Amino acid sequence: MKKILVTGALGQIGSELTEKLRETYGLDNVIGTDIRRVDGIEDKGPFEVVDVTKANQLVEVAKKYKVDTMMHLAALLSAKAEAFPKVAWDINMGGLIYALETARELDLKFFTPSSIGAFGPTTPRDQTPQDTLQRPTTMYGVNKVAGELLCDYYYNRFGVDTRGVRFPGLISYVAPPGGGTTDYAVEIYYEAVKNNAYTSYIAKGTYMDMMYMPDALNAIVQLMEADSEKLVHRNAFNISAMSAEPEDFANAIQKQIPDFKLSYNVDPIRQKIAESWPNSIDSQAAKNEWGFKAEYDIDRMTADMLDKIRGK
Ligand code: AKB
Repeated sequence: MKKILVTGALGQIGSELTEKLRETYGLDNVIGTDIRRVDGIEDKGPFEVVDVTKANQLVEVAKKYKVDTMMHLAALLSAKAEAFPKVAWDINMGGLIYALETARELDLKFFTPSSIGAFGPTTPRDQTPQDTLQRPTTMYGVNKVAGELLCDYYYNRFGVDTRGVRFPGLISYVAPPGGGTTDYAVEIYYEAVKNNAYTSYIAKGTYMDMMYMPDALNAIVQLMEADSEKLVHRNAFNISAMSAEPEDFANAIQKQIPDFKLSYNVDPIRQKIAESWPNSIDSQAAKNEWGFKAEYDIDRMTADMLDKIRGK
């Protein structure tokens, strides 16, 4: 990777990934793109406004900067996609096919994330295997499974070097997530610092996989740098750092803020989505094929999250 184009560069993953890539590969070698711009964004490095659902916009920017790699992150998350299924299809699938076409035409290395949302209620719930039944019941899940298959197709049919992971809920203190089912695991930290209390929209006892953002960013770079010959799966590697439910976050927070209180006001829509996802996934294929390893468990992540939010 020498010159990298990132879509969704202002999003939860994109804003931190763009910064990390610029530190690693050089400021001018990472081109951020998003559907909107924010004041002063060009001061941090090259940036272009791109609507991924419009044919040609991506390919033109990729040609202009002569990129060799694309990291396609622009997408709607699960709860938003459930509220606006047609818009989700247009952005998540329309954007992906234009991004893959750009990679095919310009011979780019390609990364795009799938998600634990690619699994459904009939998938084995615990230690979900890498290769298993995938019949998701959400629009987001349908998009993610189709996206996994599409990336495999572009590799097998056209030789595009596509790679990807199934991300769990990602937790970070930099850019807020928007419209996800796992967002509660970010909100809980902000509310703990602000109010010593949080009301969870996800019910007690609902386990989902989670990961701290630094581990997620390392995983992306590591997978993209991995020897192509060693990759059996290429796309949609299961990766997770922890399987947790709201009480686990509360217990970890109480080690730092003893009077923290957790209560519940369950949102039936997001709860239904969460219940259709695994409790925990098996990351063994990612460990074997490219050495995936998460550094943060829930306690280490909690200490860092609270420190960083307090310092904001
Ligand atoms: C969401 O909740 O939609 C995302 C995801 C797990 O893909 N964080």
